[in-house]
Amino acid sequence: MGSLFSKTATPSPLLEKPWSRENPTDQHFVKNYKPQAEEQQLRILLHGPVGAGKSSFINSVNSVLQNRVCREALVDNTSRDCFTKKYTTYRIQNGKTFYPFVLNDMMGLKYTSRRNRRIHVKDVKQALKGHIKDGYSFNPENKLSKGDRYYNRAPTENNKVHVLVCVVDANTVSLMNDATVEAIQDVRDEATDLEIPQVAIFTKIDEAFPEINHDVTNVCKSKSLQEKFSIAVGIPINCIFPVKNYHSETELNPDIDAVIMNALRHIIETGNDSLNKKLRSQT
Ligand SMILES: Nc1nc2c(ncn2[C@@H]2O[C@H](COP(=O)(O)OP(=O)(O)OP(=O)(O)O)[C@@H](O)[C@H]2O)c(=O)[nH]1
Ligand SMILES: [Mg+2]
Repeated sequence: MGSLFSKTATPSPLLEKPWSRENPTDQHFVKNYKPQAEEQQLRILLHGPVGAGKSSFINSVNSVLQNRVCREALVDNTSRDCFTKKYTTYRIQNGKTFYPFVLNDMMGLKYTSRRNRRIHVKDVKQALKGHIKDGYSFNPENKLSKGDRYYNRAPTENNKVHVLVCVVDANTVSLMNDATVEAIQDVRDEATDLEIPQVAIFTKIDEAFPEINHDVTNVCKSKSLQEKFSIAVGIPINCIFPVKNYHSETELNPDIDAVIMNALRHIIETGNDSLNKKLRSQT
């Protein structure tokens, strides 16, 4: 099957405008974010191809907010098979309590057949609606059934997903096959039906754009790459954020913190807008 993006379209080094070295308002926003309703939590679901950096993004967010490099979500350095198998909610400690947003990790997209793809999309739909309980192991051969012990029959607003984040490796975005692009579109269609907003993050910009020379704030977004992805899956270009995760570092780096917090701020703002809209429509 042909690739949707031209393989010769190498990522342009054009880094349009350098990011400000550090934007303390992003981190301030994230640390002080509070949903409008008491007890409400904002649920962020990460999905995307295998090995894109979903679990690493969760660790990166945790690291910035804990002020030390954290490795709670397990990451694999060798296998290219789906490493994360279980549906897991990550809460981030804030002193003696937790931040009012949670991140959900799930199995990555990897298809051997059209049937597997449909099963995966159905499982994501159940997750979006809050029907999947933590600990559920995704099975590419079977979707979650209503009789399963991990099926939540009566999800509360806190169990439902408020923003869907598509995580894509910036190195391989040009090489994504049609099946993967279609699966991302299918998941996106399900989220749109449920009025759940979507954003995307492009990970591994350190590898995709070596010219940034370890200064990830110098990044710059390869507009052409983002535009192609935006057109392919329909996520607006201003909802696509480049990121470099903590993946090999043992110490924090303010530049990496800055890109992680910038992406997270936009993710939270997007989810919060939809949460507020929902609450308004219920009153
Ligand atoms: N250079 C670089 N490597 C990264 C980055 N983010 C993740 N990685 C590496 O990419 C590999 C896959 O990362 P994971 O976080 O396990 O990816 P995943 O999407 O959770 O993968 P699955 O659970 O298999 O779907 C690991 O070797 C990470 O160390 C990044 O921003 N830059
Ligand atoms: Mg993972």
